[in-house]
Amino acid sequence: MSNNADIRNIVILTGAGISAESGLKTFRAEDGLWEDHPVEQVATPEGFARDPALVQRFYDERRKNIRAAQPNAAHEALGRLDREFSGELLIVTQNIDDLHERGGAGNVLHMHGEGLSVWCQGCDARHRWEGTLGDGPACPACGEAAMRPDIVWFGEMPYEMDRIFEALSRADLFVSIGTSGAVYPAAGFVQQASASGARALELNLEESLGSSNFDESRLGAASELVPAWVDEVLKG
Ligand code: BJW
Repeated sequence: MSNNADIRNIVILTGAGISAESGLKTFRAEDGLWEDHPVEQVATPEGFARDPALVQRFYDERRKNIRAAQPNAAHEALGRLDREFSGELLIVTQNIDDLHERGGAGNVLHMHGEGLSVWCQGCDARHRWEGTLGDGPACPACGEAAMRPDIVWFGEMPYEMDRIFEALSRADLFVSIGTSGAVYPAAGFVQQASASGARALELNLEESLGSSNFDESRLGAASELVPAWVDEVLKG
């Protein structure tokens, strides 16, 4: 991007690729999460209704992996951008890990939920949760054993859509990092931002399904591309 000095308002969308170098599997790679666990089994409300124990085990394992993972250079670079950029910055992540926050970013929306949060179907309370759900623990608020992962599955409404659409409508730069562009509504954000006049930049290991919608695509590992891009923006 040639005109970094003019950028006042950035919206960043991240996906599983930004956490891949922290050891967390992506979804659609050959050895990805969907390889052993078909999406309709573990990422739909119907799959959960059919076999809750299997889904709880899947997310119990994910929770354990999230806690063991550490932020990588890409998360840390975005943390630095959050601290040092003088304009507005919003990070919208599809990821359920907390690596953006642990990498130092403050303004983060988890549109597909959070791995370390659980949602009680009995009383609607949400709780931070680092342990397991497979053993049917009681909700700390109502005592019922009715807690599910606080995750947005297919067919469910992602979180914070109003705030996201509002931010996209004001952005002058939209940056997509480490996402395949296979899942909506996130895959459509680039078109919404562009229609409102934002430039669009993609940073991804390989071409995504939506690459042709971006003004510029840079291909490579997030741990290299993101720090280099953050340096460019902060230099103006
Ligand atoms: C690297 C790298 C490295 C690797 N460096 N890069 C319009 C058309 C058709 C269908 C629909 C539509 N609108 C809605 C739908 C239905 C559906 C949908 O999208 N279906 C598709 C299959 C077509 N969407 C929904 O149901 C959503 N809800 C909804 O739409 O509600 C109604 C609504 C309407 C209008 C407005 C608003 C709402 C809900 C979607 C829920 C998605 N949930 C999941 C699972 C939960 C989270 C979890 O368990 O962790 O979220 S699915 C899964 O995919 C997960 C991810 O967040 C999401 C995206 O995946 P992501 O992050 O892109 O990962 P990958 O693996 O696909 O890609 C990784 C990329 O990284 C690759 O490109 C690699 O190359 C790259 N990479 N290493 C840089 N080191």
